[in-house]
Amino acid sequence: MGSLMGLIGSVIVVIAVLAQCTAAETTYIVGDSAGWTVQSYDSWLSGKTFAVGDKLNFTFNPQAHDVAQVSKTDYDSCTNTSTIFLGTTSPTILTLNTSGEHYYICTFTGHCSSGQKLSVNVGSSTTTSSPSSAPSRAAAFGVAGAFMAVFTALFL
Ligand SMILES: [Cu+2]
Repeated sequence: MGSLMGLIGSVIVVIAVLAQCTAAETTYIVGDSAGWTVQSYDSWLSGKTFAVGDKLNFTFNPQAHDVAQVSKTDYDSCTNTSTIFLGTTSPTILTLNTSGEHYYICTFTGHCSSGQKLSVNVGSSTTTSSPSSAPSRAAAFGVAGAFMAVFTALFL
């Protein structure tokens, strides 16, 4: 029984490693050559998709800007009462560790309200540009599920 548990554990670890390997991490230079400054990031965002594991490189003049990860409420109102992370050195490189919406602003007076704010929607899949990976991973988890079902049937 112990060895079967070990086998199941190994299978799950291998699947997890394979899933990680399919992720091609991308580092995005926020604003490209303009960097992180007082401007709109709407056009920079258009057409980009973000996945868990991708990185955002905020390059800026630390005398004039910083980058704070904040809540949606703070993002919308350009306040920073909920600062999750504050980067004051350049470049600040942040890894998108979770899926969902991530919000960034500059906390220098007036900058956020003048457009220096960024919201990034991180997809739950690590390979949003490669639809073929989703079914294969689902199949992999199906295999893990089958193992667990067999284990349950035999020993419980
Ligand atoms: Cu600023």
